[in-house]
Amino acid sequence: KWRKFAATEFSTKDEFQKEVVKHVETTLARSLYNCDELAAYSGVALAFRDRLIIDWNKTQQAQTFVDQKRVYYLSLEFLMGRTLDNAMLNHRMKDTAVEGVSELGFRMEDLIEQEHDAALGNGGLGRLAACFLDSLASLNYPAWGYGLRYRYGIFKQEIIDGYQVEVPDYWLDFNPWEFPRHEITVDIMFYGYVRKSTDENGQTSHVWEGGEVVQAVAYDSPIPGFATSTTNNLRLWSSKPSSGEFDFQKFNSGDYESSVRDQQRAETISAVLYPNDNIDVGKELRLKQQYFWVAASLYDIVRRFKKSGRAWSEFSDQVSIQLNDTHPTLAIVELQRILVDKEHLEWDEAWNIVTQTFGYTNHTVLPEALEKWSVPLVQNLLPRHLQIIYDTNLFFLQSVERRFPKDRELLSRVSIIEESNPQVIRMAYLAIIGSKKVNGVAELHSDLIKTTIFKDFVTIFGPDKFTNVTNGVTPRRWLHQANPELSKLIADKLGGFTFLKDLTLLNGLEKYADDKEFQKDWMHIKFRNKQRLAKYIKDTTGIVVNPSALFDIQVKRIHEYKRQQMNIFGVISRYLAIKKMTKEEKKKLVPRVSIFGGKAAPGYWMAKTIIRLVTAVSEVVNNDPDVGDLLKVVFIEDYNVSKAEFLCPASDLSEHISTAGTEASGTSNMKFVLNGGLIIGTCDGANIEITREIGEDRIFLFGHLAEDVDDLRHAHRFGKTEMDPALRQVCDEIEKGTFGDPGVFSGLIHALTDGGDYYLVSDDFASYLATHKLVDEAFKNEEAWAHKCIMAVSAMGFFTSDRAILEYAENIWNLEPVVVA
Ligand code: 26Q
Repeated sequence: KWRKFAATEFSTKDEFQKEVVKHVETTLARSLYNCDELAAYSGVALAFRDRLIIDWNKTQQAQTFVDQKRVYYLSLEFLMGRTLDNAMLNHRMKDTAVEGVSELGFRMEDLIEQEHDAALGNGGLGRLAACFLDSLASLNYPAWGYGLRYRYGIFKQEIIDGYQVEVPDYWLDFNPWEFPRHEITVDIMFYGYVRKSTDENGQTSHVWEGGEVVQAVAYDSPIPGFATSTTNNLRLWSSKPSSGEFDFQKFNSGDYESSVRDQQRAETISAVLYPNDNIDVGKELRLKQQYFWVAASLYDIVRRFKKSGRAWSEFSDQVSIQLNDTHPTLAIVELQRILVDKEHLEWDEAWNIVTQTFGYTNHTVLPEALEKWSVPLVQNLLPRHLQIIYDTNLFFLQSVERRFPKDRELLSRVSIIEESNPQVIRMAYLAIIGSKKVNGVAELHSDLIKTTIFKDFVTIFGPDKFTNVTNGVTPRRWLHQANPELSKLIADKLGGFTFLKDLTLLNGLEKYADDKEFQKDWMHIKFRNKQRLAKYIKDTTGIVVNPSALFDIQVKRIHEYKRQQMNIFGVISRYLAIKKMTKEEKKKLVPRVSIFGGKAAPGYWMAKTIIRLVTAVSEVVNNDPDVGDLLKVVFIEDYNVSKAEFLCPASDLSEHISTAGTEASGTSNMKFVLNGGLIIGTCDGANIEITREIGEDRIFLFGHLAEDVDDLRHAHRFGKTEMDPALRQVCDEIEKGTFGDPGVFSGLIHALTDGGDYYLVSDDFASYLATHKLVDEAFKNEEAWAHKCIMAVSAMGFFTSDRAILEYAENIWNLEPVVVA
């Protein structure tokens, strides 16, 4: 069915083997006799890399030749995970390769495990960027990603004595997937001052004379599409001292230390990813990262545009730039600066170009996550940019004033500058004002931003500027790669793997939902995936879990709004119930394995306390002879993309239980359902649309609605509520010391009581427990359960990231595909 693409295929297994061996012997200079798994992985990776490069070159040439619009996806995070397996599958060469390495004496699974995750992201936002790159290439869109090449990605999490410990993630030791482009460099300026200069025609312009200069070096990675030759580019910038900056004079004259200090100062910019998810940290180094990456990327984009020789008025016909959250908002200011200060366009002409070029995606309504930068900080680091921001604000407020005269309140509400002490720049407002379109990431979320945080801007710009693009996930990685057996079972029924490129075809499964044979095969695959996870749990933690038990999984960043605390309180409640049960009652109970995983930001004390409670409860419950197999609690260390790939296929139930209105979308909810698991969740983010697609009978919804949240919080603040009795019992048990020193957990209890229970755990607790009872009942009927799962998967077509990218391309970017011959 798939077009053969001659240049990139190994025609035979023998040819593949020959190339692997050649790379091991020559590129790696190893003999086949001491070829370990790492060397074998490297050889296989290099053999595939050769294929990728050929398609990559072809693609870049074709895209340059047709001279159409390109989209540039600016993201400080790209959570790519591993590359080899994905590359083999996208090229549809995995079977050949598996056979080839097996004859060389290796198992492909072991080789794949040698690869280090590229973990240049925190969570959902970074993984979304990675799924989007996969879809852009698979749909033949001309697109580049731009990001930072962090030396250290998200930290590795170790659990020591039940506590999270952070260990640096040095991932660049051997990375065959990146190509340094030492010839592609940009000098980036910081600090200094602005001088006004007047030319011979009496025109004044602004000249920014910098203090520090740092060099950006490009590193490129190929992004192969699925079953197409299109291979796009991900360009990550690395920082080093600019040639002028590293002082050889100092170095040679013996002032070695200070010259090394200069070098380190420059390299610090791209040294480490900030490990915060959904929380703003106003650190200068973070702002330096943002400007460094944005300025290098824009220089690159503008340089490419200028080569085409077109007029500036055509810029936005050739270039769309998507801002992944407010992190790259300085790009708006930087493009205005380039056009006005360097290219000498009039302000208004330049601003028109800018506002036709950018799109801004919002990923959060949490107030603590909305970026704000202090004016004195920006004044010092980027003096010319601050002037441009002030001018932008002035012209914007003047236009608002003209349309809404005398509404001074409105002016202060929408001002880019917040009049606090010190003044701060509201980056989201700047992003809205500088963009053509603003989108949220799920329907509820897009509605919420229009009616709450950005309400005034809807009044000012009209509703059409604001739109929704519901997130999606790539079915290549999250079904075909993560769950090959299920993918194959589906393909057998649907007559091939075409559904991986048109996921709505999954609806063809509907007619097999009642088929007993199919249900059996389906549940068998689920069982084997659970066995594989059970083995992993045994090997890594020593905990023995029964693969027939109901596997209940919550894996995501640890955050109070995601309410892992509610989950573990629920587990404690179940434990207390089991302790009181008779033998007969126990016989009727569905055995459970409660699995947690996720990282806490290193400075987020409450999140760390939640992890500590999970590990403390697991210690007690797993060793209680009264409980036996009926309940096990597991914390999976160092949750990352690769671990998600084997956890998603192994869940019966996954938890997406954020306080309504707080989780913008969520994307793991989509991954779990796509792998034949059911969801327990709140009416939040994409859960709502998932329910609409798959049907209310195939999801376990509970809890209050987003519209109730304000009133409930108000009631707590004025002490008008009593704690839910079941939750009260749980708290009492913790305070009695059942799970160790209660002082350790007092913060968690306090948040529910004096803290005003901001995340409404108590309000939702009864409904949460009741819904878990329904889950238990439903799980007892295996056929009905299988039916639900199959029906759910058949209706998941909407949640492919291909659909999301098509919507961006048509409604926001106006982008056409380019087919590579
Ligand atoms: C901001 C300032 C300073 C340092 C760090 C940050 C920062 C970093 C990461 C702020 C936010 C993030 C990440 C946010 C994120 O992952 N949001 C998630 O995005 C997903 C994709 O749209 C959604 O599905 C999730 O609901 C949303 O939480």
